[in-house]
Amino acid sequence: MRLKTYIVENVVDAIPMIKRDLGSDALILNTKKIKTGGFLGFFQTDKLEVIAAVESKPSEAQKKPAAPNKAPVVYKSEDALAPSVPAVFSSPPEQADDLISELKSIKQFMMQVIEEDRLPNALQPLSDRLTEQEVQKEIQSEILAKLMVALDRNPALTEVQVFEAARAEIIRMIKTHQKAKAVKDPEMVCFIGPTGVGKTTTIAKIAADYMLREEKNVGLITSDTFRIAAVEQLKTYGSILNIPVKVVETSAGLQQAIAELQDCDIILMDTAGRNYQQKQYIEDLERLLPKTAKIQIHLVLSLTSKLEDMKKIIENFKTIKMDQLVLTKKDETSSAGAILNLICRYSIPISYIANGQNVPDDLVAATPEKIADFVLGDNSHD
Ligand SMILES: Nc1nc2c(ncn2[C@@H]2O[C@H](COP(=O)(O)OP(=O)(O)O)[C@@H](O)[C@H]2O)c(=O)[nH]1
Ligand SMILES: [Mg+2]
Repeated sequence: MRLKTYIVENVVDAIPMIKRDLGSDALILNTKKIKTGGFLGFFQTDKLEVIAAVESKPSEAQKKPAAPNKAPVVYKSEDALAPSVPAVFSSPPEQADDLISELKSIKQFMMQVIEEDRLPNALQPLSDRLTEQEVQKEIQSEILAKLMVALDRNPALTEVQVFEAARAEIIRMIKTHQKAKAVKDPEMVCFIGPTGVGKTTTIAKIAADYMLREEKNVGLITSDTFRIAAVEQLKTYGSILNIPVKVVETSAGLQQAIAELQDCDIILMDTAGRNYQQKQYIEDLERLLPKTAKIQIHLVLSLTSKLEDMKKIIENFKTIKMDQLVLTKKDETSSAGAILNLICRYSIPISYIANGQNVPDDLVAATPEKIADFVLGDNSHD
């Protein structure tokens, strides 16, 4: 058994360190509040000492059968109800060998607490909201674990305060996952994605946004020549917004169109929606997309799709350097959890969220604050 001690703000912070040092089979054996730093007892800060362990591979000599009176794993359900996470695994580390439990981490522990309906009452409305929004259980448990710690510090937290703290936690989670890898001030943005998700409509909204808010000269290109109606749709938006639209079929045609639009500050490119569960279509698209340096590629997905299908498409697009996600049809679903689920799973930034058919109004820039509001309900922090 290898043991390691961590001094952290709260138990959730220790989990990545434990995983790094001891691997994902490590167990949290004990946690306790301690005071650190300070001078003559003043200015001390509250910290948490977390002891984790992993079973080292037993040597042949150690491989004897367990003693019959081996103490069972201590796991008191009332501990979970108490607002104190640190009390959960409360056996001294000397008994570590007897404490091989299936609970691999506090997250798993929280998942079990949620499943068994043993959350403190103060966290129940938050848990209900996250479930209703279809936030994945893993992510829920991460948020709720942090809230358990907050509740431990201040057991009198009101429901509004709990939601406020959850909002802050969701914002923090989004910020850590959203590594901005996209080119800044792109000269061209290409929108790719399955059929009917709202690519063309969203491009019109974004074009209007660039024109009105950033006073940029916008040009449009479409390579969606499979349907006459698709070309007409973009041309209609082009004439309403009074901006040029070029239709291209080949890479050479695309180069020419880009050259013709060289006076534009930004070019938005529409592409044909295809069944991107098929690799062939992705390869075709890869060949067509321009290789200019100042390009951003946004994958457009509809929030009405199943999370599993969205994941499959994102994974199929791995070969294309995808910068951001645009999520549409937020208005047609009552669950915003998929937004958070995708961010946490793929660490990919989300640029815009479309929430209706009206051009240009039904579009919001997807800030972490806005996403947290969607997940928790707009009024949760008023
Ligand atoms: N409810 C809703 N409908 C949308 C949204 N965005 C696009 N649509 C509609 O979805 C349909 C397909 O849009 P379109 O832009 O042609 O999709 P594309 O095939 O990906 O280019 C149209 O009827 C749009 O009005 C949205 O955010 N919410
Ligand atoms: Mg289209």
